[in-house]
Amino acid sequence: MNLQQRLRKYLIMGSQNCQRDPVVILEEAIAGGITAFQFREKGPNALETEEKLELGLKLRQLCRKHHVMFIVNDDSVLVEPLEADGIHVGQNDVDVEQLRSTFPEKIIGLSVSSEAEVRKSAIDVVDYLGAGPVFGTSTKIDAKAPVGTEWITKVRAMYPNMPLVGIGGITAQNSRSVLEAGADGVSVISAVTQADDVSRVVERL
Ligand code: 3NM
Repeated sequence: MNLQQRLRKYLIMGSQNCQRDPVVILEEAIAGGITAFQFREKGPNALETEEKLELGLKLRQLCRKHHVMFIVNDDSVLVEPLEADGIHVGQNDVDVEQLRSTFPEKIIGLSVSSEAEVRKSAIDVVDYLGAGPVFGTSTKIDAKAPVGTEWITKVRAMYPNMPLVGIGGITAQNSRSVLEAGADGVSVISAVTQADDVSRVVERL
């Protein structure tokens, strides 16, 4: 599988997004067919230090067993201990050029929400882009205003060959519009972590 294919169904999750055991939710999501996972322990009620590492190791192990790509969100310190395939950062996190020199071989993902953000970012050193929030989301407290599927189309036009995922408010009902706008995949938190039937929702994405 190339990176585009690996990004097709990309679950992002931390314990703060779960009302059940995150390990069980990840197992169900893997059974449903996710192709990538991002460990994002961030925001209110997120775990820290040893507890964060401990949960990360469990989730990492599951991903390894099932050949699901494992990315860590914005935590350079955890990349090596978790043997992550890569790291995803936002505009206010570590600079991607710095990350690239620290991790020459890792996959680096970057979030972009506007043309201004694209212009000020070293897009040439990243492996994939996350574009959003496509739709309204209440999962990320500091999320920007929704940019719509138009933003996906714009980023695709700017970077015809860049692996690209949409993020923010994506559900089984609207995921098709994100792919049709030009994304290689969809990244999803609440639609999966809050689902009554996790594997069914993943199948339908
Ligand atoms: N990043 P849900 S939106 C983590 O726009 C994150 O960069 C965003 O959660 C961005 O799938 C978002 O529940 C939250 O809407 C996505």
